[in-house]
Amino acid sequence: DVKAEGLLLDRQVISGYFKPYAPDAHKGDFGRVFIIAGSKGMTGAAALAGLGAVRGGAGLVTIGIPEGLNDILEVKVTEVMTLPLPQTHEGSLSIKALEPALDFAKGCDAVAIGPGLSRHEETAEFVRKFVAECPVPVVIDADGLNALSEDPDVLKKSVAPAVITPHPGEMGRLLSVTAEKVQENRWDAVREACDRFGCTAVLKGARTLVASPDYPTCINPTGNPGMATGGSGDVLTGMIAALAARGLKCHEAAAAGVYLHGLAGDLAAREKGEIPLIAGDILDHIHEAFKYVL
Ligand code: NPW
Ligand code: AMP
Ligand code: MG
Repeated sequence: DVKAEGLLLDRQVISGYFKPYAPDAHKGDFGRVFIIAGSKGMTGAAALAGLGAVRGGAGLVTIGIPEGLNDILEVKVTEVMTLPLPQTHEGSLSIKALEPALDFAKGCDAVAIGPGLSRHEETAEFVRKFVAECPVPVVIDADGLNALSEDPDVLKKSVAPAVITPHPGEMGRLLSVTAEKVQENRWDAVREACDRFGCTAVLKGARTLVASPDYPTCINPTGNPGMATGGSGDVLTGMIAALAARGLKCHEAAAAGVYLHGLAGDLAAREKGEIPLIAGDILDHIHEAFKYVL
C-alpha cells in the first residue's frame, strides 16, 4: 500500500536517481527546458525559474515570455534564451501564444509553466489549453496552478506526465479548501491531489511532501525558514523541470528537486545567516548542493 508509509528523502535516495556524466556528453544529453513564465511586474519570476533550470543542470533553457518583456528579460539573464510570445493589453500571455508555445515545446524535453504569469483570465485559458496538449513532461506552479483551479480535470486529460508544486495556499485553491485545512493534514492533502489529478504532487513549506502514483509519500528534511521569501518557489520550479529534462522520472525529478533546493537554501543560510535569504542566494548554492549529493 503506497499510502501506508512515508519515506524520508536522504542523500542516498537522491544520488540513486543520477547516472554519472559521460565524458563525451554534449548539451543535448542534458536536456532542453522550456519555461513559460512572467507578465508585466513579474519578469523576476521568469528569470528565477530560468536560472533555476540552468543551475539544475539543463543543457539548454528557453523562457517563453510576453513579447513586451523580452528585451528586459534578455538583459537579466545571460545563460538563458528567450522566446517572445503574443501578449494581452495588460502584458500577460494571450491565447495567441498557444500555437507557438506548443510548437516550441515539441522540440524540448520538459516544460515548466506558471511563475509570474498573472491571474488574467485570457492567460489562464492559455494555460489550461497548453497543459492539456503539452507533449512532454510539464511542471506546473504558481499562476499555472491558479488557472487549473478553475478546472482541475484538465490535468487528468493531459497527454504527458505532470508535476504540480503548490504552496498551501495554492493547494487549497486546487482542492477547494482553505490553506489552514491543507496544513492541518498535509499528508492527506498531497495524496488527495496526486490521486485526484493523476500526477506527482509537491506540497511546499517546512518539510515539503512529494506524492506520486505508485510511490510512498516522501518527506523532505532540507530547507529552512529563511527560504520563505519571494521567488524561492520559482527557482524550485525551474530545477524540477531541468531534472525531468535530464531524464529523471517525474517522481524522481520532484524529489531530487525539493531535496537539492532545500539543501542549497541550507548551505546559503550557513554562509549568510538564515534571515534574510534572497532567492538568488539559493541559486548561488545549487552547485554545492549537487556536490554534496553526487
Ligand atoms: P497568507 O495570506 O500569507 O497567510 P498567492 P504568491 C497563502 C509570483 N512571484 N501556509 C497565503 O496566505 C508567483 O510566481 C513573483 C499558509 C496567501 O493567501 C506568482 O505568479 C516574483 N498559507 C505570483 O507572484 C517573486 C500560505 O497563499 C496565498 C502559505 C503570486 O504568488 C514572488 C499567497 O499565495 C512570487 O514568487 C503557507 N505556507 N504559503 C517576482 N520576483 O517576479 C502561502 N499561503 O496569492 O498565490 O501569491 O505565492 O506570492
Ligand atoms: P513559494 O511560496 O512558491 O515561493 O515557495 C517557497 C519555497 O520555499 C518552497 O520551496 C518552500 O518549501 C520553501 N520554504 C518556505 N518556507 C520554508 C520553511 N519554513 N522551511 C523550509 N522550506 C521553506
Ligand atoms: Mg510560488
